[in-house]
Amino acid sequence: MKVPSLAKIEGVYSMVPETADSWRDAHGTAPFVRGPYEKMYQQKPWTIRQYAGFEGALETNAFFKRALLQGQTGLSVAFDLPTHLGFDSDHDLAAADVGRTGVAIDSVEDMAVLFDGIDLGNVSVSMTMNGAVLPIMACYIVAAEEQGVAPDKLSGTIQNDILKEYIARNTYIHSPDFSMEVVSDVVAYCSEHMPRFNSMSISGYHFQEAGASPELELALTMANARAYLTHFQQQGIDLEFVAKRLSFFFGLGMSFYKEVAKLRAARFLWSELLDEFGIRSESAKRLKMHCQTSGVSLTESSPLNNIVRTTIEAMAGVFGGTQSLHTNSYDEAISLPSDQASKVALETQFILQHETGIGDVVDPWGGSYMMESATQSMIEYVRTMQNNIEIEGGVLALVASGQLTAFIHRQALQTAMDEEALNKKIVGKNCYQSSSLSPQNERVIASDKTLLLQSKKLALLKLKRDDGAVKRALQALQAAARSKQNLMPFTIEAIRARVTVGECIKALTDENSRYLKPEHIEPALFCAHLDAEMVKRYQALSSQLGRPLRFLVAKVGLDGHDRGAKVIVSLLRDLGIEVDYLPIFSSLDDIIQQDGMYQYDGIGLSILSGAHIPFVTQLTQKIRTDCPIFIGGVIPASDKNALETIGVEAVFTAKHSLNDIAMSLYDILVVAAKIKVNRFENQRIMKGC
Ligand code: MLC
Ligand code: 5AD
Repeated sequence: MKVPSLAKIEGVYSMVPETADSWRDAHGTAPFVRGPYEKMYQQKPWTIRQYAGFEGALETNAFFKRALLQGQTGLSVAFDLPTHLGFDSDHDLAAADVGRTGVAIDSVEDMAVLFDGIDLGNVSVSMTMNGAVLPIMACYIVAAEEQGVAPDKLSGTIQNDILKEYIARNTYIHSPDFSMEVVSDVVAYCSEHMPRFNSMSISGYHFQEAGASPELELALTMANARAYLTHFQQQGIDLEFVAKRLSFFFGLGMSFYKEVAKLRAARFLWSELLDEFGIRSESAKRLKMHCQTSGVSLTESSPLNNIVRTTIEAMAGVFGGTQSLHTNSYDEAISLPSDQASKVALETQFILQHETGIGDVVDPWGGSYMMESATQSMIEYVRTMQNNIEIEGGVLALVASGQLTAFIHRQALQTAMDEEALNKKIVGKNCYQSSSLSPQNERVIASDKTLLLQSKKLALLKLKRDDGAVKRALQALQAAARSKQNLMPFTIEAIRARVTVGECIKALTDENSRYLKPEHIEPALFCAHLDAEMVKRYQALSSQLGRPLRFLVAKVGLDGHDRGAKVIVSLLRDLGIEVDYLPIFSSLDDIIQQDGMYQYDGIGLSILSGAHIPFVTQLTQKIRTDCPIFIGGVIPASDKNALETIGVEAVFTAKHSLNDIAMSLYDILVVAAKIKVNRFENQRIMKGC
């Protein structure tokens, strides 16, 4: 399938394209190109909603309360990876990841602590949860109920967008078919019991983070929106009502004009899509969105420059008319946001709202020849892409075959090549590099302490709850899954009985087993951009060995960020190395077993969740001592020495270019491989051949 190309935004525009008349329509009326509301921020400023979560509920609760006191206007919960994947903190597979990339929530008791002293009838709360959406949504409803707030009083958003998990974000649990049933159960439940709650946040953000251009991000998001509407219609859900509470989530990268155009085009396309489905409600056609500035655009070197990048990206969100905004912290390429960096990110939004006046004008780019042309190009790109997707069998078919993931990976490879060739310049990364270090005060996550505490709390919960009630609730949930009833009420009952998040998911995976998506890695043509001498040296090394070099790249643990790992696989293959790839959710035992069969010349681990020390410590204890280990990911400088002491040969982070990586790897591989050549030669001599 072909991905269309977008008209370039450059040069002089002397007229608005004839096809683009929607800009003449008033803001606040369909098709809403100029904004969902008539007066926009003059009537209500966008919600300042910073995504946050770390360690246990107590720590995150304190962080939320501080942010609200400082003037944040909405909450947004980041859950840790075990919670996302439906493992309680005391599960074997969870140990390394508890409380690292978000807060650990094992039961309603944790959820109650998370919102202790925060009136859920008053603050709108977003929860980024997809895989384990049923028990987490149930924990939220029951925690509110125990706070005295009924479901119909709750306002907020549940992400509940599983399709993009298979395409890019990777925290899915079940097969796509069963997951789509779960999505519609949540949507149907919310529409009946929680009229103020947005039952889905159809997300493009993660596509851009995984490598997609803004236009591909928009096209895939709208394609998913169409797939959900079709699915809900097939389930007999009343779209007229439900569509009012489907909201959107977009990324904001550094392509400033494109980003503004993307948000304007999104509103047009949603309104058009609902017309196509015969929906009449004006309020449903009003696309409402949250935006987050880009994590992937931030650099590890000179991190204070990231404040500038985030501000520019946030401005595109405001010019584009977002309803809610997260501004990233300047240290995100290094660790989870530190207190200081979180404060700067929050205050960036205060400055935009109170000092600049940029929110005083509704759709300030409306009528600009350039912006209207760009908006129209976006719309046409999405329509063409939609058409191509339909010809290939629709989103669900392409999700199952992994093709949509492959499109994004191809664009990620192109970006990596453009950066290497300096066609895309990143200040401090591939140009204007300086050795000056900015002040750093990284957040250190007390994961071991959190794991211990969560395990104790789980043991206590299991002691004091009514085992009979737990058993009955789990049996009822399983029976409901078998008979295809809406699972929300059964999960709520189970959560009331103090069933844990992990136990609910286990009951469901016993019926619909855990799923692993197919993996396909695109070939790249990196060599043209790499140092020619080095490429020759790799070839010479293989000839000397009498065989190609063999390498294993692995994603261990529950971390689903695989953009970097896949780029490295493509790079190494292009250097003539035979590379095996162990995809997301691999275990250390998988690595040992695989190495036992192939005796790799090197093993590279990719870890972005912060769990590098425990994983590498365990691996080096188990693997043969002559196998060079490399690691790549989000790794604070302060951990580099510790990793090298444990036995890692080299640590690669966002600041390393592909050339840097290839050169360092060569130096290490040559030493290791020569030892092998010598050993082989010695054996031949000893055998007398
Ligand atoms: C707002 N309102 C107006 C108005 N502005 N009315 C008239 N004129 C205006 N100018 C009204 C709205 O209609 C609504 O009323 C109420 O005010 C609240 O405004 P809103 O626009 O709905 O804002 P909000 O409540 O903040 O909701 C924004 C949203 C929602 C619709 C986009 O879905 C949301 O908050 N999403 C956040 C998602 C998020 O944070 N995701 C994080 C992902 S991080 P009424 O009556 O309609 O309620 C992630 C990273 C990772 O995913 O881990 O990978
Ligand atoms: N707290 C704050 N921000 C987070 N992000 C991810 N996890 C957290 C967290 N626990 C941000 C990063 C990342 C994006 C997906 O969300 O910016 O790029």
